Amino acid sequence: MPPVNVIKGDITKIKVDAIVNAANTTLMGGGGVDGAIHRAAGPALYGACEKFHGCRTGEARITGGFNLPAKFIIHTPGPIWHGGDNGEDQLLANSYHNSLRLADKHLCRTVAFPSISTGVYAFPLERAAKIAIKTIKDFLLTANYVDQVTMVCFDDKTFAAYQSQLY
Ligand code: AR6
Repeated sequence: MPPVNVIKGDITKIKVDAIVNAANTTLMGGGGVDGAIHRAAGPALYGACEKFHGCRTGEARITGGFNLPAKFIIHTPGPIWHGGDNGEDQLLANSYHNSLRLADKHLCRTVAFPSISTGVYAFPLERAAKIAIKTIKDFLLTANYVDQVTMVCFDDKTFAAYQSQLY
């Protein structure tokens, strides 16, 4: 498999070293992929997240995977889209970069991401896909352990947007 790949699926089912959660700044769960990850990981994940007392947009925190097949969950609040002139692009890149740094620090080889910020947070999909794939490819050039990153897309439109940024 190429070092960056794009698949359609449910990220809670993916067996990788770390999956990333599109969280909010409280890190205490929510809807969308965050809700799905919390449901699948089990209630002990709340206890682990509580200890962080939140997380700023674009930063990342790591917990165990609890009942998930993944060893770790990396939680990052992506930016809420406010029109694009409020640092959204850089904050989204930070979410990907800081998640990958944390994965690498924990000796993870394989990492899976959902499409951060393009659901409830309304970041334009094509623009987000471009930033995500570029940030991942740049990171892989300097990574020590991470050598395979998978974008796990929940629907056809998201899958097509990320797929088209690969080449
Ligand atoms: N696997 C992979 N992708 C998924 C899954 C899944 N199981 N479920 C949904 N998606 P969103 P955001 C996709 O709204 O925009 C939460 O309430 C979904 O189709 O989950 O970053 C948090 O607590 C979309 O393509 O995240 C925050 O408050 C993508 O995941 C807020 O939503 C992201 O959609 C974060 O908003």
